[in-house]
Amino acid sequence: MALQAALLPSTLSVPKKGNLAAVVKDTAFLTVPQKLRVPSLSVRAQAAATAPVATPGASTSTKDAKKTLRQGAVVITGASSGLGLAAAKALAETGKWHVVMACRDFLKAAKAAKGAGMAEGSYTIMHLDLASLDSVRQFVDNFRRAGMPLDSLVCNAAIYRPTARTPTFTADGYEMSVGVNHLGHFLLARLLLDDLRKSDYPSRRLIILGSITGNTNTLAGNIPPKAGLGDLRGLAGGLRGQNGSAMIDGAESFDGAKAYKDSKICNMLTMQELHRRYHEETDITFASLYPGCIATTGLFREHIPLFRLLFPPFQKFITKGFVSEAESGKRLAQVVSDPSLTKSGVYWSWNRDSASFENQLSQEASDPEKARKLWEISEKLVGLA
Ligand code: NDP
Ligand code: PMR
Repeated sequence: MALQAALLPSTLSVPKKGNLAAVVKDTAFLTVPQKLRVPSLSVRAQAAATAPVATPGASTSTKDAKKTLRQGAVVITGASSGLGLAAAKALAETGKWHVVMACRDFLKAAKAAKGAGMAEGSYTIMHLDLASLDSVRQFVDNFRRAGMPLDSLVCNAAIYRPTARTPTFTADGYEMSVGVNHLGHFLLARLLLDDLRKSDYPSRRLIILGSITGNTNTLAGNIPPKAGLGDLRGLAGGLRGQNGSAMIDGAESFDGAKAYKDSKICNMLTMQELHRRYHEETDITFASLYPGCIATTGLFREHIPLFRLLFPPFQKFITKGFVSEAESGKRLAQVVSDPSLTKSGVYWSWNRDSASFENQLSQEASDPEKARKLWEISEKLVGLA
């Protein structure tokens, strides 16, 4: 059956497109948008739920009543397409958020923002290639030099190489899917934690995208190849491929689909470890989410054409797990800014009526011992320990 053939993990190999789009380094000096200038009086003490939004340039006037809130600043990685772009648009359109689109392809991001109808001045594009730890550090430097506050960080970018039977590697020599989806974001989140701490915004949030396919307590998570980190021996060995394994669990052969799903477990474990280590002390909200199956995005660009053709109708009419890019963007925007989603350490999902709920992670994706071990190995790999 064509449907089954296309949707079941394929052993077919197809010519692979270049993984990384042409990179445009943009180091243009950035100025802080007026609305983002931090008011002299901190508003952190107020509940996000009750704080009205500032008109441009407005600031807090008295200690108690009529608090106004400056515009928030949110960094979204991979905002040049799919979910990241839709969330950037949804947040920018509210006027409450200035969106920093952290993207590897500056021109693509600029076109995407324009094409989506995002108003000039509602966003800033900054270069970030998560496949290079130097680029991550450079981004953090550039962001700080731009003088903006950081109120929310969304680790959204990802690559998925479902048909790859041989690994590719980041600039630092780590397998690409885990390198980009997990290690790049791990370093980014760790470095920007300081900036989130400094923010005077009432509800500061750090969000990392997870997925149903990384959770083996679901039907979708049981479609082979199943996610599984094993004892992390491949990661501890540096995911290099040549003299060791390119897979986190240390498997000899490379499986691109599994590498993606493994990276999503890492994303969900990292969010929980951040919560355990920093929530109480900083009051930052750490969250992850499964936004629904956004079957039309660029994530599936390397899949076989038949899959790309059949996957959206399969998700729409058979699993009924399909969501449009616009709807998923609203969901992610909710996790960034909805006053009712301030609980930390949660993996959010949505039911068929698009109502959010706290979802259960699989045993592995919520294993605190594994999260600690993952944290310690990742620290070494990104040069933080
Ligand atoms: P897209 O492919 O549309 O978007 C991925 C984004 O990541 C693109 O902007 C891409 O940039 C960027 N990116 C890829 N590699 C790098 C890199 N090296 N450095 C910086 N940016 C990079 O996919 P989605 O919108 O579907 O995925 C977004 C998130 O949602 C991912 O974390 C994914 O795991 C998650 N998710 C998606 C689901 C789905 O059904 N689609 C379901 C569950 C979770 P460029 O435009 O230059 O390629
Ligand atoms: Mg899956 C309840 C059913 C359900 C849901 C919500 C998803 C989501 N999928 C479901 C079921 C099935 N899928 C079934 C029954 C099959 C076998 C026919 C199936 C197959 C399948 C494939 C081959 N599904 C896939 C693939 C992919 O390549 C996608 C993937 O694993 O990406 C890592 C995928 C997905 N299914 C989903 C979601 C959300 C994805 C993609 C994205 C992701 O996890 O980020």
